[in-house]
Amino acid sequence: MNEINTLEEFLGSHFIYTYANGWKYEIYIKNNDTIDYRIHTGMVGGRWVRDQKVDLVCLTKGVFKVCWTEPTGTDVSLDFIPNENKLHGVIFFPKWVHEHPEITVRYQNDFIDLMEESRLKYETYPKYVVPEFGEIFFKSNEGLDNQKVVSIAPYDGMIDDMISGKLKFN
Ligand code: FER
Repeated sequence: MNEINTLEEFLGSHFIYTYANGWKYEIYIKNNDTIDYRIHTGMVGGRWVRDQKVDLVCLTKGVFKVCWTEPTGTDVSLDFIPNENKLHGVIFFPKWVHEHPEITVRYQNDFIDLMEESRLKYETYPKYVVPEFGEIFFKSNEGLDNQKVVSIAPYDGMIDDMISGKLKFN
């Protein structure tokens, strides 16, 4: 795959990666302020989200920061170095997500009210902070505003189906 050096080249990126703690995540950089994602394994494995607004910048050639705050109150900051198949992520979970992860494991877009009710109902502090390096093991570019990349829930074997090309996005 071609090098990704500029913001323009980063947009449309579709990455699947494994954090050092074993958690597997998938992100699609939909446009310059929007991502879609699926969480395949880990504390909130099964959770998936479309059209999350983010702040996205190129820090220097080939290095990209993506950060945002979720309706759950979880904050996320990711630094991608795609040419080295590497990232570093920090996830700041409110206490309640750590204690009741199952509430967030769903297609969040259909449950925004539940997320907002839960973040008021349960405790926020102390936060559970997860800083981890990760390794990107799948990279493609699916263009801008592609609605097909993240359009179904994660399932067992889905990553293999994406890598083999059995699951296609156009
Ligand atoms: C990631 C780490 C965390 C990521 C998303 C999250 C798409 C979201 C976490 C949450 O809201 O529970 O690398 O990539």
